[in-house]
Amino acid sequence: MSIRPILIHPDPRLKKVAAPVPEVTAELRRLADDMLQTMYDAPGIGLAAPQVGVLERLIVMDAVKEEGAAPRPMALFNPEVTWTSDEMNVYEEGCLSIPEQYGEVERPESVRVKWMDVDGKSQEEEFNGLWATCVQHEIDHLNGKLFIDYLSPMKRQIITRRMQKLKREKARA
Ligand code: K1U
Ligand code: ZN
Repeated sequence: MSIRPILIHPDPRLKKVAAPVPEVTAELRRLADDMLQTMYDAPGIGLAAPQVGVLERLIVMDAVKEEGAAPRPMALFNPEVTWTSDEMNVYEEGCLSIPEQYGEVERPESVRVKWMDVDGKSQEEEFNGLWATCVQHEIDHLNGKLFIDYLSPMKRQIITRRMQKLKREKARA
């Protein structure tokens, strides 16, 4: 397993629609393991393959937040939302591709998601609360959408300029 570099916004690869995974190969299982290690190292609660420069439909997440609770690392290939609740929830989201910037995003409180697991088996589950927010944020990444796309054009521009500055500074260091 290895930690992969995370792309920082703005990057054209973060705006592309990722391709469906026809089958789970050994290479994709290794990518899922690397993404989980990268996510825990960051630290974060989710990560999508485009964030490590791979334009395929794979997300990982672990949104267990109770102190001392067992971790629940998940890898979801071709995740699809099959149902959304009418109740909405506002959460102040962050993104590992937009470090140290946060914004309130409103999304359905609960969602059902269908996906293919690492063994190629079809799975479906309802996610609530932080898990629901996280899985929707990650699926957005597969469709080239970032949480800042839900913010006002003014806030989006301010955050994008901060990230351009951060990237210039990193390139100089
Ligand atoms: O996709 C990503 O960029 C990961 C992102 C996921 C996410 C966060 C908040 C709401 C929705 C989705 C992160 O994990 S940002 C870091 C973060 O939220 C966190 C970090 C340490 C502990 C707890 C949370
Ligand atoms: Zn993100």
